[in-house]
Amino acid sequence: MRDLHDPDPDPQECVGPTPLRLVCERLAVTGLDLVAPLAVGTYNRAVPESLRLPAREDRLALVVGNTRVLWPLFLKACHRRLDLRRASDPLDRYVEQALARALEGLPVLDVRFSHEPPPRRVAIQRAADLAGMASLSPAHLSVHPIYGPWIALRALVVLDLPTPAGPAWPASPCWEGCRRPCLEALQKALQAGWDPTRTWPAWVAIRDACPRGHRHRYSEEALRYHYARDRTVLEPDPLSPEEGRRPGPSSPGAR
Ligand code: B12
Repeated sequence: MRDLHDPDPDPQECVGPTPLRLVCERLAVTGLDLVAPLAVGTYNRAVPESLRLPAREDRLALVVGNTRVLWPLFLKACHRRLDLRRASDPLDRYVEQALARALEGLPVLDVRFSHEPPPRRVAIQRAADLAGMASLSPAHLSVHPIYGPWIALRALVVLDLPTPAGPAWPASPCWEGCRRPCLEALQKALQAGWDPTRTWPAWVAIRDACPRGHRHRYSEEALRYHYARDRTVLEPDPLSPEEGRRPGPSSPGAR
């Protein structure tokens, strides 16, 4: 797995196939800082037919995700761009645009966003597990060895390139040696039911219950956006000095 926060990355990963490195570098600046390769065949064999990718089994698939680093970059983009703030789903739009730019010039066969409904739905949590990025937890969350459940999975990209040789290692199961406090939290959340205005803290509590990744918890603002669907957090603060310096809507920098 390519972890862009790792100060001392495995040299094998750094000298990996150039297109993979290129995508990682281009995505990192947008906040999409988790990328893991797997073979299309590995994914296709693990999922029901309706979720399979129509590509040869030796082709390269990339699981793209993010940690909390995405939020400030996304927010900055929202402050600059009214079109993003007005999008039906600003974060999904941001991810789509970031990925389109990162993939320019590469032999793309398919890009399936995790937010796409059937028939283009992908089982991205399974893909992340098979790619060794994050284990599927008993509470249905994907748990990264470092960031814990404080990650999001955004897209599965299929490139017309061969998958790098070498064994594929699925993620090591997060529940091994864990007393699984997430299960009790999941039960409580299910009892509370899903109501973005009221019960969402019970759903955040499932993530908080995981012993991994506390240091990488999302900000309160990000949580309000994700769980309570509070879009006011995207509005620029007119009193912030940065806002005063921002170029006007007609200047090129504002687009
Ligand atoms: C549909 C969906 C839901 C449905 C699940 C219904 C269902 N029975 O599948 C609902 C609306 C309940 C839901 C809720 C949430 N989801 Co959701 N969801 C998805 C989505 C879009 C598709 C899941 C799917 O159909 N997979 C295909 C099937 C075949 O895969 P599967 O491995 O068999 O099933 C998985 C899921 O269906 C899920 N699941 C299955 N049954 C149930 C039952 C419950 C109660 C829950 C919560 C989940 C769940 O877990 C399975 C893996 O263990 C994925 C993105 C994606 N493309 O995968 C996000 C995704 C799984 N969700 C995500 C999140 C964050 C949430 C929420 C926290 C909502 C939020 N505000 O962001 C909540 C609570 C999750 C939790 N466990 O705490 C993240 C998970 C990130 C992570 N670190 O794990 C994903 C990956 C989206 C993303 N952008 O990152 N989700």
